[in-house]
Amino acid sequence: MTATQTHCPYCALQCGMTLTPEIPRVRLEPADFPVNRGGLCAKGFSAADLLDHPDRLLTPLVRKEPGNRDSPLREASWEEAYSLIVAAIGKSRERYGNDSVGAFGGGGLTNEKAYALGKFVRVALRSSAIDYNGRFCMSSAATAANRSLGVDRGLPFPLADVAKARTVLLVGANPADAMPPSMQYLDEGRAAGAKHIVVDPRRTNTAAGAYLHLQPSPGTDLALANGLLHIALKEGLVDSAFVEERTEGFAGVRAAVNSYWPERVERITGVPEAQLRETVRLLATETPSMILTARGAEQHSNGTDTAQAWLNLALALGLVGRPFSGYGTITGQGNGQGGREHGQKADQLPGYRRLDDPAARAHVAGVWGIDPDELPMPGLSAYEMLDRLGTDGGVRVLMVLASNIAVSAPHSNHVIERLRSLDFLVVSDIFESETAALADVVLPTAQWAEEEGTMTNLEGRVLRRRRALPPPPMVKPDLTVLADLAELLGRGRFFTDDPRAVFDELRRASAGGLADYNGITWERIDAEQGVFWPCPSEDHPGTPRLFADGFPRPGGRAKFIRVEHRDAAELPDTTYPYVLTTGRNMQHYQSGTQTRRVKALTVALPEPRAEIHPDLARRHGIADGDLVELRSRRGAATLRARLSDGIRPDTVFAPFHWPGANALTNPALDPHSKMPAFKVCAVSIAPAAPEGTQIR
Ligand SMILES: Nc1nc2c(c(=O)[nH]1)N[C@H]1C(S)=C(S)[C@@H](COP(=O)(O)OP(=O)(O)OC[C@H]3O[C@@H](n4cnc5c(=O)[nH]c(N)nc54)[C@H](O)[C@@H]3O)O[C@H]1N2
Ligand SMILES: Nc1nc2c(c(=O)[nH]1)N[C@H]1C(S)=C(S)[C@@H](COP(=O)(O)OP(=O)(O)OC[C@H]3O[C@@H](n4cnc5c(=O)[nH]c(N)nc54)[C@H](O)[C@@H]3O)O[C@H]1N2
Ligand code: SF4
Ligand SMILES: [Mo]
Repeated sequence: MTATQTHCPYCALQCGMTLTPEIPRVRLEPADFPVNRGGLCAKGFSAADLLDHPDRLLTPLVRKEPGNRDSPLREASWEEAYSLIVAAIGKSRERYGNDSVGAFGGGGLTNEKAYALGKFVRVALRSSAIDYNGRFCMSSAATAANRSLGVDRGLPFPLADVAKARTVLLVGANPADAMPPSMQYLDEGRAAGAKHIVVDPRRTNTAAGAYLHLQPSPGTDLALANGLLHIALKEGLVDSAFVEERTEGFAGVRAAVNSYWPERVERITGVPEAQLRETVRLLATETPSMILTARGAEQHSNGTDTAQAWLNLALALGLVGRPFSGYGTITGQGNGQGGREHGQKADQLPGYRRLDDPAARAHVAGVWGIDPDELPMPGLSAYEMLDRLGTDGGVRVLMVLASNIAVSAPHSNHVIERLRSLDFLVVSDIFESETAALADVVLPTAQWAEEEGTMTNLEGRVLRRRRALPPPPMVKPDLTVLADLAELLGRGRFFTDDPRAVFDELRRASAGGLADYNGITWERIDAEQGVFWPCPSEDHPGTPRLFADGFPRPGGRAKFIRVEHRDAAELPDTTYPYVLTTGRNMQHYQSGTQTRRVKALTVALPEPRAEIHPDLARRHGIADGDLVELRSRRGAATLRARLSDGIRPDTVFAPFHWPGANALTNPALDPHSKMPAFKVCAVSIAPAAPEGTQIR
């Protein structure tokens, strides 16, 4: 029995695990990897249940009546599925041009698949229409880091550094539920006397264990951060030497925060002045200290500016680039980091290069063996693309790999209507997700334990996903599908489905870019338990910590950017008097395609629960466990109520792991990153008839 060391299929922690072949299929055990150190959460522990799940897609599916997506799906051969796809692509390109065919990718794809998908769209389809679900995840924080620090690597230090910080401020982050094994580092720090401060409208499991819990109204974090910087300036806590020597642009920020006096910030956010003062004093004096943001701070129509406000604070206090200190954003999806580096973003080429940069185009075109002029220019961001599906100038034939947008995109009723209006939809998945159920052709894909590839975790550590067993006989990995389709489109010579060959090509394509993987090899990953990018050559040690010597910006300085509070795109009014915010439960993952099929997890949490304060519930005659109808300007959803005095009385929380939450959410986009406002919309609440969870 040979054991295979690999990593969890779910989140960006990428916990190490060991798979050993065993009847009926495989035994899964936690591994002593530097990130999880023997820990796994309930999702990771039960991940192998999906390998031989009875719902697993085992053959391609096509419609019984071609062209009629209301007719049932039936099993088909790969030849038949491919010929339908290629015919649809050909027809659309002929009638509407190359940009009428596009793809939507995912941050769960390996580096190789994300890279191959970006290349497939640009080289095989010759289209600009590609983006991915990372746009919905942390694109705002990535945009802020790029413009301010010159590079976006979620954590610019190893996760273990968190244990060494004396103060940690977690803004809109709930790692106790989202990444339970990461809590060992916070616990270790606390045991050594560290103080943790959590900023969250709910008293989450993370907040419950913290020294201080700030409970702002959703969507007001920017004012909070500016208010903290205002106090830091007034109390002489700013690190002037750091600001002077290592940054630029502070004068504008100083002028901006001048008007964020504590009483005003308390009025906007609801956070008492005493808590504001204590927070900033701890950050400035109980050092080393860190500011970490996650989706609660970032998924807003002002998400980039909000992340920037926290970055401004970290820079002003001189935290960035010092040991066990700094600013980081906690990456979410399994390959959320690598997935945003290698070209499945609308504006991007591998190595975190810009598609509109002539030097980048020349380099990547050289590696790909094409003329740079053949490369399209940047296309539309995720929601903008989805919003225009099936319209004049929009995408008419869409391929979706590794995302369940019918559940996870904002304003989902509209997105579903747009998906239905497509001429042709192809979905590659492990299961018949809600998005796959709308497709003309569904392609069955290999799972994590059945394929080789690399993943880049939340620390920027490049890891190997290793194959423990073969996929079922009729199931093809995404790399094979892309290479096969490229061949049928006459561009096969540019593609291979060998993961190692794709990785080696990715290394060359990334060489000299910000996310430089050139020196990373499978052998080094094996020997060093992962390698941190940038790693420009095989004799380079990799870069666990960024910014010690400078910032990859002109002049080497980090840049302050002036940002101002703006109200959320939608505020409560008399018809929709409460704020809905959305997020995660510990037991389920994302749109739920995978975890809603794991028995242990559905027993632990069978259905979505709307968290409501008892005072708010009482006002509407709602008891714990009652069905309630939430309604927004865009739709309605019926969920069971969970009363909790840990949430603000003006705020309701709903998880998005089931269809429902996104029927309500607002697709207002952040202008800089195109991040939707998942964390704030206005809703009404009323008791519902007891007929089960429904969406309308
Ligand atoms: N169990 C589980 N774990 C996961 C995932 C999963 O689906 N399930 N997904 C993975 C992925 S892709 C991601 S991106 C990460 C996400 O990890 P997190 O960002 O930690 O998760 P969320 O629940 O989306 O949001 C965190 C918190 O933000 C709070 N919040 C809401 N609005 C605001 C606000 O305006 N301001 C502030 N300060 N806080 C606010 C919410 O109450 C919530 O507790 O988790 C990863 N891990
Ligand atoms: N309301 C609200 N909505 C949100 C959020 C929120 O906080 N609130 N968070 C947003 C965030 S942070 C994220 S990351 C998105 C995530 O939302 P989605 O993009 O929908 O993410 P998943 O549910 O992980 O979807 C991945 C799909 O791909 C399949 N899959 C897994 N691995 C592979 C593979 O290798 N190949 C292929 N072809 N398929 C695979 C899975 O079975 C699953 O159906 O949701 C966003 N939506
Ligand atoms: S924390 Fe994330 S990577 Fe670790 S076991 Fe859980 S889901 Fe998997
Ligand atoms: Mo995410």
